[in-house]
This record gives sequence, structure tokens and C-alpha cells, in this order.
Amino acid sequence: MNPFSRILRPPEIDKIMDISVRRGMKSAGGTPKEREIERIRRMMDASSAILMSVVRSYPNFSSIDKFYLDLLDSIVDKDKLKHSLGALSWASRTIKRIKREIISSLRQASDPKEMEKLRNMAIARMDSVLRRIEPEVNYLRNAYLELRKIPNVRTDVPSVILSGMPNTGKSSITQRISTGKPEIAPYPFTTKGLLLGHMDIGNFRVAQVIDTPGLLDRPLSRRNKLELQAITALRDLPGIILFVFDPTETCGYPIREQINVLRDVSETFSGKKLIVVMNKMDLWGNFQDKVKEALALLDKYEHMKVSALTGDGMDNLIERVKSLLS
Ligand SMILES: Nc1nc2c(ncn2[C@@H]2O[C@H](COP(=O)(O)OP(=O)(O)O)[C@@H](O)[C@H]2O)c(=O)[nH]1
Ligand SMILES: [Mg+2]
Repeated sequence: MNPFSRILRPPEIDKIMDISVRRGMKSAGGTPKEREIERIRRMMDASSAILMSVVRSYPNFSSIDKFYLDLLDSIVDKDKLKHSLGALSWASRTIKRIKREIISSLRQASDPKEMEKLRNMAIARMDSVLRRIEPEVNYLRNAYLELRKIPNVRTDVPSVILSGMPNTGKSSITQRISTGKPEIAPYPFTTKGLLLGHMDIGNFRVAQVIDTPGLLDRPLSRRNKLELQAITALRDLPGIILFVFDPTETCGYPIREQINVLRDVSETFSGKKLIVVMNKMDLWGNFQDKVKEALALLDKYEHMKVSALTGDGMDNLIERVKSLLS
């Protein structure tokens, strides 16, 4: 599961100051001095706690699954992320230390003026520590927005990854082979997100079905480095690839172009079993020459014939997928 699903977004520095100072205004019982000590304690504990709750909401990087690490690399700078979290820990510890110093001075203070001076000093020093980590806080605020795009993908079960050019029928096939209704999950570099479903593969095991609109649907050579990183993170998932092919070209892409993308995908995922799913069989009668041409070009790939529209060939496809995954 997504190790970043529970991370927290730090508030802006002004907001942290505001929350803390207000927390410190709450009065408590006791002598004026005791009240003052309690206020300082509450104020500075509030800042430290906000910072530490952000740090603790992050997973331990050494225990993150490779898929998620690769995905992380595509959207944020991991070292900068670690550094920023380190800066927040530092600030939290420093504020605690200042709190102890001020409180011990307060214990020795006698007149109200001196206590007021110490309180102002506490506020000023806390403010100055927080200002020093402003760039790191802002980095984490932005990173949070990016990290929210990391989907909940299971890394412990096999995946059936759908690829192929737009309108070839990837989503239709995903719906057909999934048990239940697939869900849309966000993914870096694609506005459509992933379509995530699952299928029963027997013996009480499930596989995950992943439709990847906008990721594996055009030549990879046109991708920038970070996009590629997000795409190749999918290599870390165990499982197989289905490449959906539309020999009727009604998808809007010529056979040659689809073959080029197929080559790309099969090279990128060379470690995985790939099946070409020849779709739109219900229309083939009108496109006999095209179908012949496609079949000739695809002869070195394992291929299966289906119609996502009518459901023809779907049982065979599902059986083949099951036998490959079990
Ligand atoms: N005739 C026919 N149309 C299909 C078939 N599969 C998908 N389509 C249609 O092709 C279009 C694109 O399908 P979609 O699954 O969204 O393709 P994707 O872009 O690859 O996900 C839709 O209008 C589908 O209804 C099929 O087997 N036969
Ligand atoms: Mg689609």
C-alpha cells in the first residue's frame, strides 16, 4: 500500500507561530509565575509538536518498496525531502531546548517586567528558529501536493498491466476482465489517472488490473526523464503486460504506429511476459486486409483475439492470464 498515504502537510510558518502563540495565551491556575511558565511551555510544545507530527507521518525510507521509491524519485528529490524532514526535527529539538532555558530563567525571575521580557524572548527565539526552516517547510508543503498523486498500488500481488495506443480498448478490456468496478487512482504525469481493478485468479488469490491511460500509449522516446521514471516504476510490479492492438485502425492510429509503440513497450518491459490482445473482432469483417496485415506483423508475439464490445474471446483471455499468474 502507498507508504505516503498518511503524510501530513506542515502549515506555513506564520500559521505555526499563530497557533503556538495562541496556545500559549490559554491561562492556567497557580501563581503568576507558574502561569507564565505554563504559557511558555504550552506555546513552545505546540510548535515542536506540529513539526514532529509532520516528521513522524513520513515512512522510514529504508523500508519503502522499490515501486514506490521509483515513483517517489519521479516527483520529488528524495535527498531534499530527507533533508527537509531533518530540518524540521532540528527545529523541533531546538525549540524544546530554548523552552527549557527560558523556563529555568523564569524560575529565577521575580518581577513581572522580567517575566514579560522572558516571554517576549521566547517568542522571538521560536520565531527565528522557525524562519530558518522556512525553505524546508515550503518544500514539504509542495512535496505533499505531489506525493498525494501516488496511488495505492499493491506490490504484493501480481499485476496485469494494460498498454496500447489511445482508443484501442484498454479501458473496455480492464472493465471486462476485472471483478467488480475498477477505481480511478491518481498517478504522476497523467491527468486521467490509473484505472485499477482486480481479478480472481483462483486458489483464493487476486491479481491487480492496471489500465495506464497516458503512460504506455505512445512512443517512450518522446518522454522526459521524470515521466520515464514514473512509467518504468511499473516494471517493479510483478506480473504481465497486455498490449491492446486495434487492427481496424478505428482508434485513429495506423497499424505501423501501433507496432512501434508495441516494440517500445515490449523492450521497456522485457522482463515481463507480454500478450498482444487483438481487439474489436466484431468489426474485423469490414477490415479483412488490415487484420491480415496486422497478424503478419505480429507473428512473433503471442496474441489473442477478442471483442471488448461483445465479450467474444474474453473467457480465453482471462484463462490465459490466470494460467500465467498462478
Ligand atoms: N466495435 C468495438 N468498439 C470497441 C471495442 N472495444 C472498445 N471499443 C470502443 O473503442 C473506444 C475506445 O475504447 P476504450 O476502452 O476507451 O479505449 P482506451 O482509450 O484504449 O481505453 C470506445 O468507444 C469503445 O466503445 C470493441 O471490441 N469493438
Ligand atoms: Mg482508456
